[in-house]
Parts: sequence; structure tokens; C-alpha cells
Amino acid sequence: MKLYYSAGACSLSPHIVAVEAGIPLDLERVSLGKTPHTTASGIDFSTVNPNGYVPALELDDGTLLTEGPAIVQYLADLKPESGLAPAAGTLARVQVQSWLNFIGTELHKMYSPWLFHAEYGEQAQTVARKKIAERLAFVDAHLAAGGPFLLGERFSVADAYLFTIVSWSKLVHVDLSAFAHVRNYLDRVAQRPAVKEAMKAEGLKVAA
Ligand SMILES: N[C@@H](CCC(=O)N[C@@H](CS)C(=O)NCC(=O)O)C(=O)O
Repeated sequence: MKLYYSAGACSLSPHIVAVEAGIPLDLERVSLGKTPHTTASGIDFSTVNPNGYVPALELDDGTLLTEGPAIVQYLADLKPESGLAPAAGTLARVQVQSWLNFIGTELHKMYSPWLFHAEYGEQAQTVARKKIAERLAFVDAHLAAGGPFLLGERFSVADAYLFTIVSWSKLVHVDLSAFAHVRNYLDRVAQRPAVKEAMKAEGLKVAA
């Protein structure tokens, strides 16, 4: 299986999940900085994913899976014993899907593209930061009441996604000072050996 990724982008989430589950991946880096996006092997990435975004997971039979929340569940289901996602069809699984959707629509797509492109202007970015702060207050209260992870005691695919997205905060000036539980959570997740391994493989700075 090959994961098309960009260092530190949302593709870090399935990367973490694969390492947590002990699933070996081939990695192919995609440069998102220029259009068309090209991959490390020099192909136009739009010939792989017509939407042009990472993550994309190419299965051994050539099938391409896109959309981070779907990819992480696929990976977790390959190794159910990893406990990264509860069994399909259970209420607990729907709760994970609820978190994945929340992170995707209420956080990921507020940070990106809005805070990554100055051309959207200060007004749009102020609105995005305000919305993100509201959502992070909700996450903070949830972690305070039922942590240490989103589902309680067990790290899940939703944590890989939340960690990946909220770790962008410093880069795009989202102030986390009011969210002590979120900050502690990021520190805790950053210490996981699988998280360190995935980040190192992407050339990212790893927590001490
Ligand atoms: N709906 C997609 C969105 C993925 C996405 O936003 N990827 C970003 C990186 S975090 C990207 O590749 N952006 C480049 C582009 O859209 O051209 C998902 O949830 O997987």
C-alpha cells in the first residue's frame, strides 16, 4: 500500500494510524506548493487523485482510497486487534465516526484553507479563528470530563486526526492558551512512539 502524503498535512493522520497498527506503508511525498502538484517520483498528482489533495491511499490492487476519515477506518479495520476503531456496526464506532466528522468539518476545514492563504483576507481569518476557538472549547471540556483521549482511555483513529489538525495551531496563529486540556492532550499524543515515528518519517520536528 502506498500513502500519498505531504509533510505535516492532514495525511499525517492515516500515517500515524498505520504506524500505530503496525501496517507497513510505502510513502510518496506530494509537493502541494505548486500547481499542478507533483509527487516525489515526478508525476502530476491529479492523475492519481483528480481532486489533487492528500491523503490518498493506493491499495495493492490499484484501488485508490481518498478522504482521511475513510482511510483511517480502513486501516484500523485491517488490524482490529489494534483497538484503533471499535467494531463496525457498534454505537462506539458511530461515536468515532461522529468525532471524525466533527474534526473534518468543524476544525480541519476551518483551519484549511482559510488560515493557510493570506489572500482570503483578515476578516475571513478572524471569523475562522473565532469558530475554531468555539470548537476547541467544546473539545477542551470533553477532554476534561472524559479524557485522556477522545473516546476515553483508548487512543483511536479520531485522536490521530485531532492531533494532526490542532498541531497546526502555532503555524497559523490559533491561540491555544485558553485550552489547557487540549494543550496537554497534544503533548501527550506527541509522546507516542508511533506518532514520533510517523513525524520523523515525514521530516518533521519530533517532541523531545
Ligand atoms: N476532504 C479531504 C481534504 C484533504 C485536504 O484538505 N488535504 C489538503 C492537505 S491537509 C491538501 O492536500 N490540499 C491541497 C489542495 O487541495 O490542492 C480529506 O478529508 O481527506
